[in-house]
Amino acid sequence: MRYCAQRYWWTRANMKYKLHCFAQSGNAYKVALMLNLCQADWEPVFVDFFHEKEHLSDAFRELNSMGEVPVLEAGDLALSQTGVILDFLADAFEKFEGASVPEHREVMRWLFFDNHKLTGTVSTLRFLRQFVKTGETDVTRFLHARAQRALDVLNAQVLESEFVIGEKPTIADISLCGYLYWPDEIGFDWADYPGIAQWLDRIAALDGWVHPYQLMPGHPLPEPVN
Ligand SMILES: N[C@@H](CCC(=O)N[C@@H](CS)C(=O)NCC(=O)O)C(=O)O
Repeated sequence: MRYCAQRYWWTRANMKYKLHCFAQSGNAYKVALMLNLCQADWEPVFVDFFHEKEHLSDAFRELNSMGEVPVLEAGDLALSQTGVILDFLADAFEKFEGASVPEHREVMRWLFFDNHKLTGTVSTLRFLRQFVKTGETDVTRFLHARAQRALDVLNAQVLESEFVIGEKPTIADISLCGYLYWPDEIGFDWADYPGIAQWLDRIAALDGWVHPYQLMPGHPLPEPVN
């Protein structure tokens, strides 16, 4: 039994991963960063999101019926939803998962907060400001105020400890930082959030950290997005 279990984990940690992604996707960055920090054997598969809208194609929907990037191919699995993928990889590599069941529960709590309140807001805000270039509208003002509240929560948390869950990084940090290395593109200044500024530096100091625009294909965009 023990041998089988070890072999099973060895296989997962040593398999070749394919990540369907593009450079501007902070969601894809969460997974790409995790793979890099785990020194996984992985390759990016470019999804032309902006011009071909490839994520809506039949071929892509075969991989993910939700039509969302990223998708991680791991053997015969095609995994989607970053929270699920990060949890899968933490388990496979036995890294960044939290040291106990209560810690893992806390990790999950922050993953849900990130998906709903932080990434859910800043990703849309950035899309409107940086790519669609709507200018300031009622929608951007609403999203900015929501993002501010989520960033305040995160800032307070990382002033208390080195990382989101205590003194060691977990997939909660990897998820929450997904869009935050683009402060100018989302429209925030980390000088107003000293906890976040220092926490992002701590993540960037981890072995294997690479900026999203260097880690995934598709930057810069060839032409403006309509
Ligand atoms: N909750 C999803 C969000 C994924 C997501 O929204 N991805 C964007 C690209 S960054 C996307 O594919 N959006 C397509 C759409 O909204 O139609 C996750 O965590 O994976």
